[in-house]
Amino acid sequence: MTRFIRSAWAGVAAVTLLAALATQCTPSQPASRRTGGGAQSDVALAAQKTYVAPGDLDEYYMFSSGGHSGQIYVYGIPSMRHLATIPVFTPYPATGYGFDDDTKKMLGDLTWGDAHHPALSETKGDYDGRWLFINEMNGRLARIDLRDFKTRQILGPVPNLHGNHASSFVTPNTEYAMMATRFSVPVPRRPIGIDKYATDYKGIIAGVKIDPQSGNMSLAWQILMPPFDYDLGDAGKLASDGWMFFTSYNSERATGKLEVTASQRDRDYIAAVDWRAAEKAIGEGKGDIIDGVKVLDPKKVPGVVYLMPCGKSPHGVDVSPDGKWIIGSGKLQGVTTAFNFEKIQTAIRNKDFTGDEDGIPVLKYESIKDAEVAVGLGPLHTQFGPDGWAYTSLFVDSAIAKWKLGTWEVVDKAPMSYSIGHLSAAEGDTVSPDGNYLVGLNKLSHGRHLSVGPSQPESSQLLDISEEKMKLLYDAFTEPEPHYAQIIKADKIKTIEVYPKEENKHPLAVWDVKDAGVARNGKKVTVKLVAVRSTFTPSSFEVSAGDEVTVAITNIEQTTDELHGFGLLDYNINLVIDPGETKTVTFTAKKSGVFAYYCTNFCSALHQEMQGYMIVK
Ligand code: K7E
Ligand code: CUA
Repeated sequence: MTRFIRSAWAGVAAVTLLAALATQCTPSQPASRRTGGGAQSDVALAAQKTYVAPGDLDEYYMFSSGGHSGQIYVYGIPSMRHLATIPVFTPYPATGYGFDDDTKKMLGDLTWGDAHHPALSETKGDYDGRWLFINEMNGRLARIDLRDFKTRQILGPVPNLHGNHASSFVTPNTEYAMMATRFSVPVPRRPIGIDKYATDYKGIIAGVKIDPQSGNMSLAWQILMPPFDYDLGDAGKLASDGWMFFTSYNSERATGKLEVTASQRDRDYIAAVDWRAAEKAIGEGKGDIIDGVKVLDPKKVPGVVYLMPCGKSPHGVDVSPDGKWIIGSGKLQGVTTAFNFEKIQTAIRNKDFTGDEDGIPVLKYESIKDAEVAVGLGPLHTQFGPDGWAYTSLFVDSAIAKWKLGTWEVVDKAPMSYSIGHLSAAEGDTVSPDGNYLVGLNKLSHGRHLSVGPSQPESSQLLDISEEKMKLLYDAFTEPEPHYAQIIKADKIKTIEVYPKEENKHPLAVWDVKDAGVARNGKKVTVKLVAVRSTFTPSSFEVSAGDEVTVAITNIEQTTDELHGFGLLDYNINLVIDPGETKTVTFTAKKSGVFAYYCTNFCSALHQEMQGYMIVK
């Protein structure tokens, strides 16, 4: 833990300061409110545990989904400082994302996305710090490179699948990321009346292949499923390696007010997919091509998918670190069910089925479950610690339950403010969870922060889970809308500080001001610009109205943190170019006149002088 150097001095200072603050509270803000009900010594202890002194670094990164902001927020743990925003599905002027040619093309027509589940790449079931994947409801999946924290690929929208929620969970060696339909639709897509929902609408489960060297994602296969709403997923690991699990609700195949119509049956299902069998079947040509995708129909290809009955309207499904148990629960229940993977395999071998749904065998609940654990009301998601500890979020109880795999005893509960959804433990869904920290990602905050009007800031709560009892340490502001997050040891991520000149293969890169300038080819104009402290070369260029202009800017700095921006007024153009990077933007010079461009990113004492003019004749 060399990166986490905490000076003893700073710790003592924080304790003294916080103890002083706690005694100074005005009656309108009693100490109990500040401490979440704890005593002063607890406050001091919590302060010390979260205090990362100036110049010191956090122990973990947390990657938190930004929901319908379409972004990922990066936090340091235990400070809970917001370190960075990674724009993924939404333009972000701060980094120029969505303004240059490459990122604009990656976003396509969609400048909005609803991101839910980040998934760090894994090697042998442990986070390896290479890539981060995240799903989005408009049928897309993105890959972020953790060398530079930038979105490098967006796959989709993929055909057939609508509302990609049960995603992006990866398999233990990042062979696949998962995708599944939340909203069943006719497959192939065509307008069919809602009265035909139960028979003519279909769900889709998909495997996205990930190239082990480049991380490149490609859609490998889909499985045609009954029209349920597929909700969450997780990959099997160790004992259950080779399998994927997806929860689903609305096994009633109902439409209308699902709140009522989809809650008739006592049980819904978890779909268990043998992804190696799916891979094999596709290899043997058993898929039908629908809208360009190889789709397996379980009626024609048995042995690929099974249904496990589960408490009604389940949400999360989580595989234990050893892969032996699959934890899933109905979200209105007071218990969560631990399914035994070995028993699932035995039931499949013995054909211990109670029936089928569109040709998919339904396993017998009693034969595959090990325990119903009385965690409390509204269980949603489960994360893990070392030594068999499990932590389940309880939406209705607004709490986290700590319990033990195998003995099934519930040993502790921590209240959350308020209405927790997901939770994330340090490396808490790998084969070797760390314990130490747990973050509750709350859906509502009920006045945990200063009021800013009707939209109350959401909160994430950091808990210390290193001891027997969970302890609340910190409340952090969270951008809407929090869903899942993952926490990785900081030293697993190896970032670069500049893009090395030798690696810049951009065809329009210029590294010498002598090579900068304007080239014309008919109505197409290419402007090669060099940006270096504190000048653009050229500092002015001329084009004609109606020209298609490509401006390529190379930031030739090789110095850490020396970014330059390129803001072109009135043309809605805003790029940020990192040291060693080349970016292009292409536009039609529609408006004639004189337009200034300038560096938007503070770079030197003469940053203000870093400017130029585009003259459109
Ligand atoms: Cu993963 Cu918020 Cu999309 Cu649960 S969801 S709470
Ligand atoms: Cu370059 Cu500011």
